[in-house]
Amino acid sequence: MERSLVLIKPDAMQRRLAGTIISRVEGQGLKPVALKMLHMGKALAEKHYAVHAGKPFFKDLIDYITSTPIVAIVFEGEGAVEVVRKMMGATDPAKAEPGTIRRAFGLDIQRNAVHGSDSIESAEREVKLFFAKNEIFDY
Ligand code: IDP
Ligand code: MG
Repeated sequence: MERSLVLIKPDAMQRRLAGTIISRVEGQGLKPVALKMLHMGKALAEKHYAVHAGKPFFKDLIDYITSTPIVAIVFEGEGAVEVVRKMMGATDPAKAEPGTIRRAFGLDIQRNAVHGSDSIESAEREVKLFFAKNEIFDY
């Protein structure tokens, strides 16, 4: 079954939005099969966002994503990647469609509340960065 890695980012954690965001995704029928709270270190952050290394916003992004603990969730379901990306909306909350998570809760292009894998291949790579096999449940 298809999976997506979702992160509740620091700006959402600070505003006590983790439950609200998780609830929205569950409400679309996706099933949480792994979930943890962690404080990402620089090494994990740089691996997770490796595709952006060298971009002008990279250092700020690493500082931001490591600034508070976050919640990481693996959601499973048919078309999980696309379902989550649609629910999140555009990277910049100001450009995200009404009704999306980023439009509702994002603050700016960096502090946009949530991460969701952008492809099935990214999801497989990202899930492995955050979870061991025995932390992912089948139910
Ligand atoms: P995505 O999260 O919608 O897939 P990406 O382009 O993959 O967006 O960027 C990863 C993250 O980096 C974004 O979610 C956001 O937090 C941050 N980011 C992206 N573009 C910018 C920018 O132009 N300025 C500051 N931060 C950015
Ligand atoms: Mg991306």
